[in-house]
Amino acid sequence: MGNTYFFSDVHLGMSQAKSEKVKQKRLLAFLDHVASSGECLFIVGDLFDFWFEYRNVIPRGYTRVISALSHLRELGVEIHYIAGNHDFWMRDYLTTELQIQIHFDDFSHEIAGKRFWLHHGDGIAKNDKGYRFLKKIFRHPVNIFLYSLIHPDVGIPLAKWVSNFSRNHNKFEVIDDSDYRDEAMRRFQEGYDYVIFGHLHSPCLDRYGEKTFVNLGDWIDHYTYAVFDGRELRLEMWK
Ligand SMILES: [Mn+2]
Repeated sequence: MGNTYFFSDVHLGMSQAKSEKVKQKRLLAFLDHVASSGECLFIVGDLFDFWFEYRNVIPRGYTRVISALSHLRELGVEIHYIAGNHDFWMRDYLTTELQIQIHFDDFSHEIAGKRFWLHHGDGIAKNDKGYRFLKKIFRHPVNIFLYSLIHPDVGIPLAKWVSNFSRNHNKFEVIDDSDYRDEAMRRFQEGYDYVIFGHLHSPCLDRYGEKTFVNLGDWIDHYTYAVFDGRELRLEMWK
C-alpha cells in the first residue's frame, strides 16, 4: 500500500511575496513527493491563511497549489481536509471541483488496522472560551451569508484582517499542550492508536506505550509533516 501523509498550518498567503513564493515552491515539491508515494493525504487545517469562498468566486494566489491537489486526485490519492480556525468559510469548491473530503470537526479513520483520530486543534485548550464563542459567530450560516454579500475586493481584504486577528489571538497562547494530551488520553481510551493535531505550530511526536500523540507543526517555521507507511508513523521535516 502507499503512504499516508499528514500536514497542517501552511497558512498560504500570510507572508510577504518573497517568502510566500519559497513556501509555495516547497509545498509543491512536497505534494510532488506525495504524488509519487502517497495513497492518502490529510490536510489537518489552515492550508490557507484566509479563504473566503463566494458561490462563484474563490481567492486568487493559489492556482498552482490547487492544481497540484487536483493532480493528486487524478492519480487516485484520497484527500481529506480537516478544517481549522482559518477555514470557517469553505463552501463546496474543494469538494465539488476536486472531490476533497472536508471535515469541519474531528475525523476518525482506520488505516491498516490502526485507528486515527484527527482534529485541527482549535478550541481544544480549556481556557479558549473566547475563541469558541468567536467560532460560533464566524461559522454561523446567517453571518456567512451576510458576509458573502460584500464584494470580494472588499470582503477578501477584510477576511485577511480577521485572519490576522485570529493568528494574533493564538500568538499569546503559551505553547502548553497539556489539554491536547488530555484529549489524546481520552481518545486512546476509546481505542484510537494515533491522535493527530495541528494548530499549535509546534511539532512533536510522543509515544504512550502502543499509542502515539502527534502535533504536526507548521509550514511557517518548521516545514514538518507526518507519514504513515502502514506500520509506523514518523514525523519528518521537508528539506
Ligand atoms: Mn490553526
